[in-house]
Amino acid sequence: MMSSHVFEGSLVASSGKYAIVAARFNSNIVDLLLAGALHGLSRHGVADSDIETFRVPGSFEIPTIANALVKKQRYKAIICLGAVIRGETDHYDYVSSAATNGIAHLTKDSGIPVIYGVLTCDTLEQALNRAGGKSGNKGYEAAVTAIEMANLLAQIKDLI
Ligand code: INI
Repeated sequence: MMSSHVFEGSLVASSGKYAIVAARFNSNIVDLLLAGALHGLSRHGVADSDIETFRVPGSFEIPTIANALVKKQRYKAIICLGAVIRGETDHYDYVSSAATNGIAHLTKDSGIPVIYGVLTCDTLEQALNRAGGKSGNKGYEAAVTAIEMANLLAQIKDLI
């Protein structure tokens, strides 16, 4: 019997540049996500010279810069990192949904993976758990997801 063909992106990076867009707001958390993302890219074969990081004031600003980077057609994927913590803001819902919807819109329409590495948490403790604590490092996971998705999209582009 013929077996079906399953397409999956490899976790080993091929050559090409990766961009990271990282918020400075809650930088105690985001810097841990950024370190995780850099580690993840490096462990999966991306050269340091192929990583370009852009810092923005807060998560609300991430889609603006990610959109500008998409248009450059310079990157295999864009990794977005931020931390929105409910306890610290009245406009948690607005900031988190603007970042989430902006990134979701870009990743669907841009043709390259725009990876969602924005934590939306109720407390600082929850954010710390996801930034290298007991729930792992979501920045590292975002980096590996970027590589997998870039490789899967490359396979689809090569289909005839
Ligand atoms: N930005 C964040 O990334 N996380 C937050 O928790 C946050 N809070 O708490 O307000 C936050 N606000 C700033 C926002 O992203 C914009 O930088 C600001 O509103 C200017 O547009």
